[in-house]
Amino acid sequence: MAFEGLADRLQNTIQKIRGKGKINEADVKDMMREVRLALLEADVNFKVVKEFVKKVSERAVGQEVLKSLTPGQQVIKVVKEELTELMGGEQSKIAVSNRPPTVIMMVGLQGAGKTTTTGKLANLLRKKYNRNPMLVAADIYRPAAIKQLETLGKQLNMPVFSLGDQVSPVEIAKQAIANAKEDHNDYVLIDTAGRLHVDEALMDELKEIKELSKPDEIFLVVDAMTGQDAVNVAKSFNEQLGLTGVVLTKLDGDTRGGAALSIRAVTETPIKFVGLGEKLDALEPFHPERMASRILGMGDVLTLIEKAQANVDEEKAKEMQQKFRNASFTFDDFLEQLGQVRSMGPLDELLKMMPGANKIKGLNNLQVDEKQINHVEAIIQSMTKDEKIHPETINASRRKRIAKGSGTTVPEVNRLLKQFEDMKKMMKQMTGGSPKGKKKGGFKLPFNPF
Ligand SMILES: Nc1nc2c(ncn2[C@@H]2O[C@H](COP(=O)(O)OP(=O)(O)O)[C@@H](O)[C@H]2O)c(=O)[nH]1
Ligand SMILES: [Mg+2]
Repeated sequence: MAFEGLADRLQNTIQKIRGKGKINEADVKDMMREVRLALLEADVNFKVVKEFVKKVSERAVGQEVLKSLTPGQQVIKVVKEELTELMGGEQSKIAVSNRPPTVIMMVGLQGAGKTTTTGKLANLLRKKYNRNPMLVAADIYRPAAIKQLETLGKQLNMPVFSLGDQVSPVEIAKQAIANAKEDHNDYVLIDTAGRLHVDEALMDELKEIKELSKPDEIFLVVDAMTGQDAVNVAKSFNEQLGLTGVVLTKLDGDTRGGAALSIRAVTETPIKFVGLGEKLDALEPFHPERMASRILGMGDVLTLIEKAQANVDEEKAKEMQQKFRNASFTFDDFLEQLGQVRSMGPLDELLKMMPGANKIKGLNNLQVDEKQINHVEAIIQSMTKDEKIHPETINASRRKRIAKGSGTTVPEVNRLLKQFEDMKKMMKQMTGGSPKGKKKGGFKLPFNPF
């Protein structure tokens, strides 16, 4: 995950100041020295660091006094606000043309992730925004690139417009747009060619495509792992083409986060999406404030909730809630919940979005023990139908049998049974206890049993 080192250092710094009832200029200075180092170490552009530190220092010293916060908390608030501002402040949304199709040009260096991101973006546009995109293969220099996009199109079951590699990219773009109009595709995503370095021939070709296709968006796709190089690439593409947005890929492998923190300030171009993996669903809209929260260890509860909502069937959730209320929640339901939590993504990634998560020892370095969850599933699967509904009937000899059947141990079985019992008690309290309980809508998230 991105920002690990930075998050750690900033959080340690913040920890020192958090509870302070009084803060003087020297405290702020000390803190800002550490913030500065943390940012530089994260490979944030040095001019950006300088500006950031200056702004925070000014505001932190001469700040407005809020009664509800301690001085330490107020400084943290300022850091968070400025961090958010640094990354663009508000979320920058994708354009929608009032004369469809909306045309988006994907540009960037070779290997940055243009083709993959074109597929991911199309997927997101359909899933999240209910759109009907068309993909355009305009990288004619590598025959494999056309194939790659066509494969993605097949996986997504979406149209890919291609004229092979003997027609100019400009002509391809032109015909693609005409085609999209006819077929009522409301978004056209043009996957263009990249080079190893920014070069004139490439820029000329991209400018020509731009002239002719009048794109609503020109997205630069850059590899976050290249750090300040990514920032320089963004700068020159922006000068030549006038970008409307940046998609930062491979943030899953970028532990420093320097590009994410500098790009907006250096190029004045907002980050619109971030790529977090190779799979087609590993693209997320970029939210500066949520990212700032994550960096400062305040968690990203909103993203967590959105993930949950995207994965949880509303009806099912209501049904579960009902079951909690009248205490008819069984181990079968528990298994189902477990499956839902799992479908949201790798558990360790989810846990990192919880507030204070990286204060949990080892979470940053260790994978959450998926094996343990497999054990839980195995134990439940080794119960009889009746035992799943009436766990109170599971006596000592049955526990032994279940442990054996699931390849686990009796203490593990005991622990699960105890947890399940406790959980049911808690559920009952939280949901008001009876079917007539007044509390409503207590459960937005699927229950996380861990
Ligand atoms: N881990 C990770 N890999 C990515 C991401 N985006 C793209 N890639 C990988 O980067 C490589 C190059 O991607 P590609 O789309 O072909 O780049 P292009 O040359 O710019 O079109 C491929 O192996 C992709 O799977 C991402 O967000 N995370
Ligand atoms: Mg490509």
